[in-house]
Amino acid sequence: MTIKIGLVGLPNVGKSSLFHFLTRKKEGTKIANYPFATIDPNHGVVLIPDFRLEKLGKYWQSEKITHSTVEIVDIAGLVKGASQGLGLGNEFLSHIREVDMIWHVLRCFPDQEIIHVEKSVNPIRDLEIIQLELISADLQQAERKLGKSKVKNEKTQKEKEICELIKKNLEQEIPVSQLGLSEEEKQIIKGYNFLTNKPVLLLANHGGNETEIAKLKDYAQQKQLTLFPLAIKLEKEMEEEMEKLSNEEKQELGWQSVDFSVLTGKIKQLLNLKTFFTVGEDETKSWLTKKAMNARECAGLIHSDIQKGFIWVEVHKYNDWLQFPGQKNWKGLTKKADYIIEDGDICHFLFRKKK
Ligand SMILES: Nc1nc2c(ncn2[C@@H]2O[C@H](COP(=O)(O)OP(=O)(O)O)[C@@H](O)[C@H]2O)c(=O)[nH]1
Ligand SMILES: [Mg+2]
Repeated sequence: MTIKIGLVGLPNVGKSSLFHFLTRKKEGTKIANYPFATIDPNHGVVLIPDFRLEKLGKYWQSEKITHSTVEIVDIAGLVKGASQGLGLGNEFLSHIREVDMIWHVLRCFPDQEIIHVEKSVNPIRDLEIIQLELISADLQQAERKLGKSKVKNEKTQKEKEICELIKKNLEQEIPVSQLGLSEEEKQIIKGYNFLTNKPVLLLANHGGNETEIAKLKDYAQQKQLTLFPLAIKLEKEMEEEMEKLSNEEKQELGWQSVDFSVLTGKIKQLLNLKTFFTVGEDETKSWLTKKAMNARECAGLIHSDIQKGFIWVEVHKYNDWLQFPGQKNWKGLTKKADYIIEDGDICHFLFRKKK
């Protein structure tokens, strides 16, 4: 299971600059406090660090401590009319459909040299353009589903009713995420992958432009959206300058690189991710679950053999373990395949090798 974040925005807002800035380290290099790395030109990884993992790894004297990751994808720019096929319209929209979370990259920097497709700097307008495209694409999706739907039983009746509700709201420009759908309703429409149902983070590329940031902050607060301001170009240039200095010189200047822990924390929170752990002398590792996943499904994240041959899982709760850390052989709780794994579970899977 790969969890994906998509960088979305108009052309020339700084998506690729952000992608390169974040993923400037190659995968496999030792990532100390830096949670990003590249996989290929458009795909990178973001580490979701967990302080509990370090503690567990130390206790088990693990050779390797592996933090869980999510993927970040640089999606090429959307333009007005994309939902009608303009630009590379539908192709881009289909890339967005595949991601679990959208980062709207918003241009707040002026710079006359860099063409703005909408001719002026106005990040709120830009965001609304993109959101309107996503709403239009979802509206088409809802209409398609309704066109095809045949009511055969209670389930298909319910499906039709939800689609009608979604369509009515999208027509009023209300995104699916704001409809307060029940868990059951969310399950029914899960396969439709509505674009406006995905968690959103606003990433303001501000280049030092405080006025736009202040306006965006108000807007984000009003709409209950999460905002992360970052002066991508300035930070990159600063970092390049700082690389020329010694540690003492850096300290003297009081320079600090961007603290990304807030951002990785937001990813976990907005995606409602849970973490479970596997421990051992070879490797101690954290794993992310996207939804309520049972023990058998979680075993499958590790290896399909463990899922297929699943017998049971022995679980230690991290908070309980903290109180008894000296007892390596301390017996945990034995849980069956349908047990829903909780955040902080330390899992030891027992399985039978199948031929
Ligand atoms: N002046 C200025 N230029 C920027 C900033 N961020 C990005 N750019 C420039 O804007 C242009 C477009 O950036 P890019 O990341 O390719 O945008 P994308 O189309 O959204 O991927 C490039 O020439 C960047 O160097 C910034 O904060 N200030
Ligand atoms: Mg780009």
